[in-house]
Amino acid sequence: MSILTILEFPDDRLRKIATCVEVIDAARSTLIDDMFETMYESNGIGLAATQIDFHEQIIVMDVSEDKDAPFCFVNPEIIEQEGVDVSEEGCLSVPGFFEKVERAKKVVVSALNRDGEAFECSAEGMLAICIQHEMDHLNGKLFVDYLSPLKRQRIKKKLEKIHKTYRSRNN
Ligand code: GNR
Ligand code: NI
Repeated sequence: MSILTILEFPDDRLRKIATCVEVIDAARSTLIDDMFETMYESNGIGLAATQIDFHEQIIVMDVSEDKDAPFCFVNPEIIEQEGVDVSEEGCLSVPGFFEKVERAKKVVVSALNRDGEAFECSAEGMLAICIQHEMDHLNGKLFVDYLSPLKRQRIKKKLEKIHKTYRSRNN
């Protein structure tokens, strides 16, 4: 298994639209394992393939306290949604920033699991927020897109500065 590099805002590759997975072959299965390892290592509750520069519809998630409830969603679709809720979100691709975002309160998602079997999942709370956040990634969208242009610009400048410093330290 290996830890994969997570792309960070404002990287253009985070804007790519993921395509449908046709078949979960050995390479994709390994990638799913690596995504779980990368997510757990980064202390994240979810990770979308887009974030590791693979542009197919794959999400891994574990919102449990004990980190013992891994879920993989392949080709996810929201088939029902209800209500609105605002909560503070963060993102492994926007490290260090947390802002309030509005999402549907409850969602029903249909997807394939990592064995290619179809399932439906009814979610609320953190699971519902995380699914919507991850599905946004697959569509090239980030939580900062819901903020005011001013806030988004501030976050962009701060991260660009950090990336620049980091690059020059490694030259
Ligand atoms: O680890 C994560 N925590 C989180 C907290 C609130 C709302 C969404 C998230 S998802 C994030 C991991 C991540 O960036 N997934 O794309
Ligand atoms: Ni994210």
